[in-house]
Amino acid sequence: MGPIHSKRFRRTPQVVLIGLDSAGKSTLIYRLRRGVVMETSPTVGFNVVRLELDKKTALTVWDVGGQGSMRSHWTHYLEGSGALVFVVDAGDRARMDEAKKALKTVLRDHHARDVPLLVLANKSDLPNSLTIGEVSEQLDLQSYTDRVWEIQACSALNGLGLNQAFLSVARMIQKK
Ligand code: G3D
Repeated sequence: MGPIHSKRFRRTPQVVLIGLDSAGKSTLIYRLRRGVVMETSPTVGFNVVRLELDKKTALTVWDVGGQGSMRSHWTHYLEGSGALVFVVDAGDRARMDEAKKALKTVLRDHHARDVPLLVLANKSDLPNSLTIGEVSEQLDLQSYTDRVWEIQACSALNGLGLNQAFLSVARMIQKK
C-alpha cells in the first residue's frame, strides 16, 4: 500500500469482512465496488474496497479471505477495526455448524472484544435459503449477550439488501 493511499484510507472506519470459503465474500466485494480497488495482494489474496454509502458515510472494507489456512489470521485484522461483518451462506445448511464454530472462535479473541458484529445471511435469493431467524439460531447469536450484533439478509448476486446492510454497519460504528 502506498503512503498516499494509506493516509486517505485511514480516515474512514475499517470493516473486516470474514466468512467461510464460498460464503460469497468475493461476489459481495465485487458488487460493492464503486470506486477504486485499493489493493489486492496476490500473496495473501485479500481485497480492500472503499465504500461511499452516501455523501457523509464511507467505509473501508477488508476481505481477508475465508479458507482454512486464512482463518487464523482473521483476528489480526480486527485490531483497529470499527466492525466485523460475518458472511454466511444462508443456503448451505450443511455448513452452518462450521460457520458457527468459526464465528465463535473469532469472537473469543481479545482483538474482537467490543467490536460490533453484523451477520450477513447471504444468498437470500436462493429459494431454500434459511431466514434470518433460522440463521441466528444456527449461529447461536443469542449467546452473544455482551456484544452489539445485528443480522440482515442479502444477495451478493443481485445486490439486494447490501446497501442497507452496510449503512447498518456504519450506524453501529457511529454508535460505538
Ligand atoms: P467466497 O469469496 O466467500 O469464497 P464467492 O465466495 O464470492 O467466490 O462465492 C461462492 C459461490 O457462491 C459463487 O458461485 C458465487 O457466484 C455464489 N454466490 C455468491 N453470492 C451469492 C448470492 O447472493 N446468491 C447466489 N445464488 N449465489 C451466490 P460459483 O458457482 O462461481 O462457485
